Amino acid sequence: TYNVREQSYVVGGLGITGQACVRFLLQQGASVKAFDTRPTASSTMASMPEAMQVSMKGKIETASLSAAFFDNVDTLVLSPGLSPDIEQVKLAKQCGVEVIGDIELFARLNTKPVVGITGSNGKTTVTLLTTHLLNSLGVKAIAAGNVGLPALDTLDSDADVIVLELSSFQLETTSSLSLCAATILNLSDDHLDRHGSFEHYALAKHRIFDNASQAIVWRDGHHVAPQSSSVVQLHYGLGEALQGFGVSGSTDEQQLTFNGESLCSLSSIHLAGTHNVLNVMASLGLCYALNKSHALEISLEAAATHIGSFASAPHRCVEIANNGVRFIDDSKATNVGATIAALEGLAPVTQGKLILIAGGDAKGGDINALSPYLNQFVSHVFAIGKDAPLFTAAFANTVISSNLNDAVKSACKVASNGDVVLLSPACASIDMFNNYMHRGDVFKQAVEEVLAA
Ligand code: UMA
Ligand code: ADP
Repeated sequence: TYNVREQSYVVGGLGITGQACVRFLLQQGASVKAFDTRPTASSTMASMPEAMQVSMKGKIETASLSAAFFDNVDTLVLSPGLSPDIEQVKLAKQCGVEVIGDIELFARLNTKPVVGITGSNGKTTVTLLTTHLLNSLGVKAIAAGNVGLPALDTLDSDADVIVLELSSFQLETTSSLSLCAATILNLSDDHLDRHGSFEHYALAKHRIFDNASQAIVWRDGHHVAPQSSSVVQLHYGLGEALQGFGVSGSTDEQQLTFNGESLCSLSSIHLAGTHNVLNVMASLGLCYALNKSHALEISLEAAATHIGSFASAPHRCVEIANNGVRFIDDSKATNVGATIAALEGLAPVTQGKLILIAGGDAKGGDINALSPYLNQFVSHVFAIGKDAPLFTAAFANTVISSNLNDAVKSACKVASNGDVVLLSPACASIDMFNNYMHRGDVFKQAVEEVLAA
């Protein structure tokens, strides 16, 4: 067994993950040092709990590292926001130090059943929905990983099951995770600035199936099925299907089916857009797989009755105001795939014009891929941020706004009753905001100001 106490660690990065690692390793009595490369490292450290600041005094490096820093160190636990290609990691490897992430550390110590969720879009929705379904059925589940709660913080919880959201960054540094069920929801361009190419990004995502027992696979998805035949596959999709999950029935009375039998009516799913029907199927699939491998008494019929009580997480296609014009906050759409899902989901339920506010840091993604959807569904684009010019190239009726407040004002000038003003940026927020939540909050405030004026 892996004995943490006997090891000496360096924690790379002191964000949410890094601080959770330091806390855990100190608790276990391991030797711990840390570094953080942020220009704002000192304010990051000031945000650490006082006890941690005391224990780590003199053990945190914020300048460049020397080889001596890694003397007698066994393991570098790298935060997901840091690329394994940075100088500090190269140096660690040269010094014979093993490089892992927090998920790998979790995997070496965890004894509970875990289901894992990755993909370009829908991870958080499926993670929270799966957790909601399990808890509603009396199976104590806890959502962790990229969704926000560091995985290490679940090790001493009393949960029966861990539902783990995994980013490509987390999977990149993980090798021993053994999932009872795993899914790659979908794969489209994201984080290409970090992974270099779609192939490398997809390879990182596929690590989720290493050692997995079962895979929940979108029948019509690209690159989402495991390569290895040792992983049992359960399929889902929007078409009719005699095996796995499917949809059948007439347009106004469609049913979600399992092995050809009706489970529930699609109208009982209160989440907007067909992409959310897929998310529901993936969540049901994970519950089903868990049941099969751990006999947790989860019935799909019972699980289906709890779908309607799931409330969508904030900033994901949520209506934030309606004065005849509907204002929709989809700030979490940080890549092209998510914005396409929002446009396809909203267009059929929009009576008037669909006005889009988008832009930010495209992270190397192909904004031109939005072009056909913008031309089909959207009347105006108000573009903001670093990569605003990419929208001008993708769509003729694009106006560049100097900031989000201006974009909201301009959008309101062209909007009338029945229209939708949608913030779905297709880009990351870091060039203008602290994070996507901050961007969504600024949007809401700007809308409230315009409506009050
Ligand atoms: N950073 C530095 N130097 C450092 C450490 C970090 O510059 O020494 C920068 C990173 O490049 C990054 C930021 O600081 O821009 C945060 O990095 P981090 O690794 O410290 O992040 P955490 O605060 O630990 O949060 C991470 C996830 N963030 C990232 O992977 C960037 C959170 O997902 C996750 O909720 C949290 O761990 C708990 O598991 C957020 C995210 O944006 C929501 N994830 C990306 C996504 O979903 O697309 C992958
Ligand atoms: P993630 O955690 O992968 O970023 P979220 O559930 O937070 O996923 O949703 C992120 C964005 O992607 C939101 O804009 C949401 O509307 C959109 N989205 C959710 N599920 C899907 C899906 N299955 N396919 C495409 N887009 C989706």
